[in-house]
Amino acid sequence: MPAQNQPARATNPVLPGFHPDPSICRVGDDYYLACSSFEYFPGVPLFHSRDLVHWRQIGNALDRPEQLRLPASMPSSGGIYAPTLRHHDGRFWLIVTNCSEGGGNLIVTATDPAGPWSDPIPAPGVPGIDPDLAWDEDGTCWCTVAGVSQVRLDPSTGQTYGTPHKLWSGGPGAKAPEAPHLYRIGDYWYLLIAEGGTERGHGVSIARGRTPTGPFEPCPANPVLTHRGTDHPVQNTGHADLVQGPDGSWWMVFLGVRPRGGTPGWHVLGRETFLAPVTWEDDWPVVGEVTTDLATLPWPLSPAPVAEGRDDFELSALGPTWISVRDRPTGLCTTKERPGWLTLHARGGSLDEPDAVFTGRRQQHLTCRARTLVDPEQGRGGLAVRLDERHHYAIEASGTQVRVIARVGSLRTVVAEQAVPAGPLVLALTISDPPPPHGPCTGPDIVSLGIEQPDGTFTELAALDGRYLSTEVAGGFTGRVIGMYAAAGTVHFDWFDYEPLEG
Ligand code: 6LW
Repeated sequence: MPAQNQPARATNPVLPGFHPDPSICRVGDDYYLACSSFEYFPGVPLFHSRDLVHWRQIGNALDRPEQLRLPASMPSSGGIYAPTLRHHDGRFWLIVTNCSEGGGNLIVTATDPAGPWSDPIPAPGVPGIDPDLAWDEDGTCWCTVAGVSQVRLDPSTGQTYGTPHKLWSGGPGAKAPEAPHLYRIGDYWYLLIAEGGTERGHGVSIARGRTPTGPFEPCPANPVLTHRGTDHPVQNTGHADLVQGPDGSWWMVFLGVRPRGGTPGWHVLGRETFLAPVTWEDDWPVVGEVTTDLATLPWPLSPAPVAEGRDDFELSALGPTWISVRDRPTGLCTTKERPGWLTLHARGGSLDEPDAVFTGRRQQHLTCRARTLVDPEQGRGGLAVRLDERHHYAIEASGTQVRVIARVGSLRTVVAEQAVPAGPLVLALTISDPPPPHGPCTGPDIVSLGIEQPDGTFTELAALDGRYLSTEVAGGFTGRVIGMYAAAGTVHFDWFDYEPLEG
């Protein structure tokens, strides 16, 4: 798509929705970015951009069952944490931690970031989570992890050499030094870390040294990025990576959240990826203001084609934006059984199970609508907004009944029920701003669930407060995912439609 003369907007977050722990790398005019994926399969979404603000998902690094097997009992927010994506010696290298039982650190490599990626190379000697890869001038690879410590690594074998050594503990009094990235910039090696924990205290700090192994001197202005103690609309800013823009200027990608509603504010889309400008003073990075509008970017925009919001399930495989809880066995989730439909076969009895059969897409807009045409046959299933197995709202069809189910922590209740004619029907949900007055008791949004009549009108069965599907209530590291599920028997879906409602 041509870059110039396009009425495109550059806005933050550059990657909305549950896209945390961004790691970025530049190869010529192309940028690639990877994120964490936790309990979802495929794992580690990968994106491409030419302008740092318009990103198109090109694949997932762990998209074959042989590459990623998450245990059945693994609860949400386990699984795949915090990748680092780098390009070295003509190849892409990605190192990531599988935090589930039997997991550990692993490396995958590819010549094309859209895939295929290699089988995982285990790196059992890497001493922690959030691994980073950096190569020094003589080609030695250093792997730096949360803590912050470092070990020499051969990424082609996963073999580590020597004893890991501690590099830095971050700023005084700051908890959780993590998410390290190591770079050679000018005369220094820079060690960028996150600290303060990934909640409201999150921040980014930096140190520099003359060698990749230290010693490192902390920046006197640390933390170089934090919104702790502020009422900035973007909170929890941290877990960053540095990159140069097309014009050679410096930029930081990092995660942040957008809490809404009354005090303390609830964020529902998970941790999203933002972009901020970086300048240098005395060889230290200075991070500019985090703004919603990035209108003054000094290079032409390259809008990616708008992602299709509707999937008619006409293709033999699901596109890369679809994610399933834990795994996606072809026997349980397939477009081949009834051509032009997605067929799900239940495993377990409800969305409350950690291995429920659920396939969805990230909620990427604060307000949106999702619909699906479901044929429950003899089974039971429907449309859900899922934060985790203990926090979800669903509209479920079975035979001649539809019902709205709310699961919030240990409470599970059928909120509404209605008889419907047998056969396929359209289930719908709308996520909208709460009605005025906005006060301290206002939640972030309203989730309205119902059915669409044959004439296209929406019949609401229940309108639920969205705060209970927020990270402030549920905890964890993910964000909302909207999708289809089967709770009993076989359930077919003819199409799924997701439509942003905001601006
Ligand atoms: C990740 C850690 C963090 O490993 O959260 O935001 C953890 N930072 O660095 C999970 O995303």
